[in-house]
Amino acid sequence: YPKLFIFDLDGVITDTAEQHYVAWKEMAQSIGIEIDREFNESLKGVSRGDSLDKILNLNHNLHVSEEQKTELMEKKNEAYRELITSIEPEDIYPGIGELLERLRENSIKIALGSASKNAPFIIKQLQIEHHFDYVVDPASVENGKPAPDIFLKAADELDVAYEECVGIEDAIAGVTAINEAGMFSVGVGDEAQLDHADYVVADTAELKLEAIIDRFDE
Ligand code: B16
Ligand code: MG
Repeated sequence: YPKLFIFDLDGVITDTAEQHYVAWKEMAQSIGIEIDREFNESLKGVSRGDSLDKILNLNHNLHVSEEQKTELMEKKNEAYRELITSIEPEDIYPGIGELLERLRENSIKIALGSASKNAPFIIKQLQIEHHFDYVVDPASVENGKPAPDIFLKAADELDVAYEECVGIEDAIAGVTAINEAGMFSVGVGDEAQLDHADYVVADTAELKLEAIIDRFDE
């Protein structure tokens, strides 16, 4: 029986992928690089620094110093922060509020394992911060997803064995991170893309506690 559920944020609890995309696109354009939605898929779940590297890799003729990289990341984050100021409880994906409540009722702990440094602000805006026993600060771990560090940190802090944890992710890199952590992975999205997950649902509305526990106990 699981003791801890670790949630990803962007793509699982709410959809901030669009705002990330708009902000990265604007930043990329400022240095003459065009990105599209398909490319944006490869940025999902990936940290700010690694995302910038992926964008810069699209033009090997550009030489960007570490200082300029920091500036570019700040610029992107400012634009992103501007875009997320209006996030509200109505933006929570279907089924998530119910799942959080069911977990509480069953005394299962809840953690947030997002790669986003803006996660504390977002869960506050969504008015769900009181549900979380622990929120991982991605700056406190060495490696981002697909490395398992963020998920391991949540379990360590709450003193739960890795095999008693469930991780929920929408990104390919995120599911890999959960598996690497030795936890039960639940993928939300396209079954073909997330076929490395232990259990996949197409939509957050299908995230039912009983179904997840049944699979977990198998
Ligand atoms: P920030 P998640 C990830 O959130 C996003 O999917 C990814 O697009 C973003 O670059 C990353 O957080 C870092 O976000 O720039 O706000 O620190 O899916 O791990 O909840
Ligand atoms: Mg995600």
